[in-house]
Amino acid sequence: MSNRERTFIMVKPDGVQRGIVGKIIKRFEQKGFKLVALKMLWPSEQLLQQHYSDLSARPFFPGLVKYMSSGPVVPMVWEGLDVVRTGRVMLGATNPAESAPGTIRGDLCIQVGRNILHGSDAVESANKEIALWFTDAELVSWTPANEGWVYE
Ligand code: IDP
Ligand code: MG
Repeated sequence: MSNRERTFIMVKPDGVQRGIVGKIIKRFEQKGFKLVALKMLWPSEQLLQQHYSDLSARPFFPGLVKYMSSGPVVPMVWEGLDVVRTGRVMLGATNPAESAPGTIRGDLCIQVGRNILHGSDAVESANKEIALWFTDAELVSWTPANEGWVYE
């Protein structure tokens, strides 16, 4: 486990259109994780097919790609100790009907087909997703003044 672990978090089109990008960023900032990349783009179907390639055989795949390409998204990279696993805990279950209250999905959305954000499920997929959505130059290396407070 490393303080430099990174995860890929992305606000989906419904999260952007509902105006809750700031709320989602705030959850990760308040937790103490470090933002190292952030942008907004309207993703192509081709990029989304790559991003969700593991799910291509699932019946909901065409609808998923259509939903995800329906408007701009806000991909970001967050860094910190065990951030992949903790990030998934913060997101809550995939289906908001089962996401615990207090989690982002549990607090802010209702149905699985509009679950407002994505988070990597393993370090390996995080690294793949970061490389798919960001160039090396877009990943910013910096040290927050409070890093000593976050990690003793
Ligand atoms: P995750 O986003 O929690 O990692 P995955 O199983 O990787 O969940 O599924 C990716 C995305 O596909 C989900 O976040 C959700 O938007 C969508 N999805 C998953 N299962 C269903 C379903 O049964 N119906 C419609 N959409 C689904
Ligand atoms: Mg997933």
